[in-house]
Parts: sequence; C-alpha cells; structure tokens
Amino acid sequence: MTNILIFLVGFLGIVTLVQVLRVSELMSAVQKQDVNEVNEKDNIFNSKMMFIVGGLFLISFVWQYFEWEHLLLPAASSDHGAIIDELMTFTMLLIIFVFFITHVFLFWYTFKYRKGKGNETAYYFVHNNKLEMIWTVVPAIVLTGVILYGLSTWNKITNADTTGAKVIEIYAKQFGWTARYSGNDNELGSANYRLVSPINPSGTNALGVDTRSNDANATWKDDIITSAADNVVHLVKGQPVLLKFRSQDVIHSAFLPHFRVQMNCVPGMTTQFAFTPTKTTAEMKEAEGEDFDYVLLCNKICGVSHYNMQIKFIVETQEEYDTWMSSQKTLSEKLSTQTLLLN
Ligand SMILES: [Cu+2]
Repeated sequence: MTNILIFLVGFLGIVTLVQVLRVSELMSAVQKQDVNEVNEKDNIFNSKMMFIVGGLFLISFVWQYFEWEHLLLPAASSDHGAIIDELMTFTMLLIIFVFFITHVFLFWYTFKYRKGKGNETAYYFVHNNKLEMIWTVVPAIVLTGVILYGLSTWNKITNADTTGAKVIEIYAKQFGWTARYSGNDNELGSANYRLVSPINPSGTNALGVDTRSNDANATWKDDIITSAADNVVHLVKGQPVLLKFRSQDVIHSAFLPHFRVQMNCVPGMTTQFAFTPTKTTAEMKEAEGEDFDYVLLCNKICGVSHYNMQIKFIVETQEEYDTWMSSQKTLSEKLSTQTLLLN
C-alpha cells in the first residue's frame, strides 16, 4: 500500500511539473519572450545556488564523517594491522585534503566568474605548458610517494618472521570453512585432492588429508580437525599464527577484517598469511559491546551461499586455549576406530 502511495505521489509530481512547464511556455508565447533564453537574473541565481549547494555539500561531508565514523572497523586487533591503519589514515587524509581544496575552488570560481554586468570575465586560454607541467608532475610525485609507502607496508606484512608461529590450516569449500591445527609437531600432514571423499559412514575425509602413513611420527597423526558443531577457530593472544589456506572447489577469499587479514584461497595451491592477534575476544567485547565476535568471511563471490560463508574466531589466553585444546581429539585418535581410513 505504501509503495502504491509513493508511486502515486511521484507520478502526480511529474504530471504537475509538466503542466507548470507548459503554462510557462504558453506565457512566453503570449508575452512574445523566449523562456529558454538565459538572462542575467538566471545567471546570478544559478551561481548563488551553485555556491550554496557547494557549501552544503562540504558541510554534509564533514557532518557525515563524524556521524557515521562509529560504523567503521575498530582499531586493528593485530600487530601488523596497526601499520595498515596508519597507511589508511594517511591516504584518507591526503584524499580529503585534495577533495576540499579542489571543491572550494570549483564552487567559488563558478560563483566569482558568473556572467553579468561588472563581473570579471574568466581568462580564456587554449594551452599552457607551465600549468600542464605542474598538474602532471605534482600528482605523479605524490602518487609515487603513496605507492612506495604502500609497497613498503605490504613488504613488512608479507615478509613477517614465521618461525615459532602456530600453523593452522583454513580449508575453504562451498560454503564453509574448516580449521586443521597442526598439533604438537606444528606441522600439517600432507593432503591431496584425490583423497577428498566420504570414506565411511562415521566420518569423511573432506580435507583430503593423507592418512596412509602408519609411521608413529607421521605429521598427520597429531593434526586436529574440529567438528562441524564446534566450528570456531581458537587463537592465543600475543602468539604468532601462520594460517595456511586451501580451497576444494573455487576461489574463495579469507577475510578477517578485525585483524586486517585477507588472502585468496585457490584450488590446487596453498596460500598463507602470518599475523599476531593482540586483543582477546573478551577484551573486544568489553570495548565494542557483548555482540562482538571476530569473524572470518568469504570475500570472493563464490556461489549462492557466499553471503553466509563464515567462521567465528576466538582469541583467548594461553590457559583458556590449553583447556580447550586438551578436550580435542587428534586425527589418529579419531581414526583408531575407523580402520577403513588407514587402508
Ligand atoms: Cu567463498
């Protein structure tokens, strides 16, 4: 009903506008004047309106900036996130600075050089080498600086020292994520897509982990895959973590906005991202509200349920992590009752 009313009001508004225009056309025919001719009065009116609209536009920008700022992401919850935030702030300030300068000039000059009696006429020229030089060289230098700053930030992030980082695999498939912890040896057992299959009724090998080696020290044996029911990834505050990403089907992208982490998950290869969480979930809940949760979202449109492809992350203290970990079963413990998998 509301939609019909909105449509009717819009429709009637257009009809009214057309009628008003027709009346003004008829009036100009009667008075033998051309309504389309722009006279001095129109010029003054338009230039003043341009000035007012420009001013309101800039004021509304400032207002919105402060009004909606709280909807932006909170400060980074990772070591490297802080330097990404610095880069972001620097770039935004630069853009806003240029935006203000150019827009103040844009609206001021349209007002200043409006056509009319007693007004200066804007100087008209076809070409000016000096100006061309300035507006080519200055942006080129500034942008080169921004790019160099960005590249050095990127290098710092991607060349992080991963020795001592806990290795966790994040496996993507349409439409969900599974985590595999590397266990005490901090080494993931190898995996192969040809082993991805439903092996037996009590369990599947959805990640394609190669469990064929029966060697006591086989790297797969102490790997821990959490059950789908407990689909949460646990991290320890201050403990560097190396996430290794794989995908079963299409390209997904693991996006952890609060940690400023994003990495594509590509079928047929392993990608990785190392970082150190700096705030526990409990600390974040205190600062951001009880509803807060760290989350990993898929950031590549990968199919119909892409919008809901996510997994929760929990950052906790070492003691909390150890308590949780001790309740988990390793892959070999899980498979001891499923001999089929060991064939
Ligand atoms: Cu996806």
